[in-house]
Amino acid sequence: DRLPMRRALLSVSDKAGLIELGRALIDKGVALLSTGGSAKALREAGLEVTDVSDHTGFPEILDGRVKTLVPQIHGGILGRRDLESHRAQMDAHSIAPIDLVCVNLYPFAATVASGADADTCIENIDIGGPAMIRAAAKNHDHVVILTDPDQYGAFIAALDQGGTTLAERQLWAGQAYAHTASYDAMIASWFARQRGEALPAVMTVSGTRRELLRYGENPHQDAAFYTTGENRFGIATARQIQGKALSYNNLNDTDAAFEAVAEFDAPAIVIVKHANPCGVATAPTLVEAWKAALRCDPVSAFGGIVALNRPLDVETAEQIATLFTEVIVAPDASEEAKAVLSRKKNLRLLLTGGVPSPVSGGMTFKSVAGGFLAQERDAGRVGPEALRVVTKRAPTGQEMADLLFAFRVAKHVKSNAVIYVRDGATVGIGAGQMSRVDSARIAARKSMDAAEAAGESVALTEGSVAASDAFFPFADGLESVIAAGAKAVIQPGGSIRDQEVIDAADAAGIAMVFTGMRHFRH
Ligand code: 93A
Repeated sequence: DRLPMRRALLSVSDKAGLIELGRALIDKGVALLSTGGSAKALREAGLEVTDVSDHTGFPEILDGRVKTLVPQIHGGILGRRDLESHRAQMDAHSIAPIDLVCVNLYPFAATVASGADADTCIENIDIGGPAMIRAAAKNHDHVVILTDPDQYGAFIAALDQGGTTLAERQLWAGQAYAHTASYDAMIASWFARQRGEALPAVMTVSGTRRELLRYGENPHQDAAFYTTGENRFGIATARQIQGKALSYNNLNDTDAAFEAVAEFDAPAIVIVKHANPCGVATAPTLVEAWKAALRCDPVSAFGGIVALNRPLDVETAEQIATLFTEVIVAPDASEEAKAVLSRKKNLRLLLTGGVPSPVSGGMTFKSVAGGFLAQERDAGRVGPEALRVVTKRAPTGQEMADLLFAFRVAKHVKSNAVIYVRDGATVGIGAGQMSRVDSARIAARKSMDAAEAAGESVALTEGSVAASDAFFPFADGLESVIAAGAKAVIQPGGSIRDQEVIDAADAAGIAMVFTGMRHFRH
């Protein structure tokens, strides 16, 4: 079923690989048709090519808006070679069959990204290209469609074997429709943005499969990683320097860890297990931050994901390497640090090239039966100016710094979240409980365990500050926090029982501040 080739139409904005493809076709005796810029590039390489306008007898008009939108081209692509009636009509209208269409589209996304004005963006909406792509893909029984320079090598190899197979043409046809679909999705979201709509009436989310994963959350679930092309430092654009392939859960946890560590300006470490931080610290140096983060919950940190907001240095690498760690993610790493980690063959090292802005916009999605929920990324953060002291006692300077740190951590812990902090490091994290009281107690108990393991007699929560991701609906949650030894508390406030909670704080002589902002994370 290998397909014979007589005539090919090449019309590409991205000229990568064009000359090699053209030469391979000419070597096999295939005639080339091409549009303005593509024809020029082929000719300059010494290849013989016919302009589409000469082939059709119709000039390119309207500043190139109409180049290939003519029956000679679309008839040549869409005519069925297996139907006598189609062949007769093509003959009657002097329409020559076109057996290969190689098209990639006007660079709409790059034009938008360059900051071009609206008219220029609109001029870069390709009409003729998608029409040819969709036509050739529809007629893939008889026509080859190529939309990506990455496909040229396989196509040339097939030519050498005597032609493409139906299976190859089906593969490229499917990829062609995915290509035009994602192109139109980009244009649709640009129009929505022009109208100031963050959430348009129809939302098309499009991603390119970066890799098939071994499995999903569990071994009986198939899974893949798709990237959207969003320009943000993170796992989608990170380089993996060493280690085994990342699993679905690794990717999810690594993302959580890196998004969390990006919150902090000072050198910071976040250790994540099951998408929740189990140790977060900032310190003058990374190695100090590592030690402080690890002290929070050394049991859970085993087999965790470690994220850094600074290039990994050799001293910190040596320390992390003493513990079994699944993934380290950092903006960069020194050569010495890489050398240290290279001894740990399975450890994955990911370098992102930078740290994402925690306050930049963007959308997040969650699937539900029959649909998905879309919302703006939680880019909220409270500074000192937003805090309202509600107790008789105001926090001290150190308490204030720790409160703000704790609330930033709370944003990245699954609700209900209660976090205890001392000197820029978490000393207890309670995550994902159905009751806030339980989160407060679990965090304190874990802190007690960590202290015992370290041979210390007092829980690290004694003299700490605490954060709650949402308000305390009753005084009992706050009372648990006070019982754990916290001396200052940060929480959104806004409960109808706020006064009860404030009275409990005053009775215990602790300081409490309200943020007015909640950080649920479900
Ligand atoms: O302006 S168009 O929408 N009208 C057309 O008829 C047409 N035909 C091809 N854009 C059209 N193209 C596009 O031109 C192709 O999709 C390709 O991206 C580009 C190639 O132009 P050139 O060969 O002049 O660089």
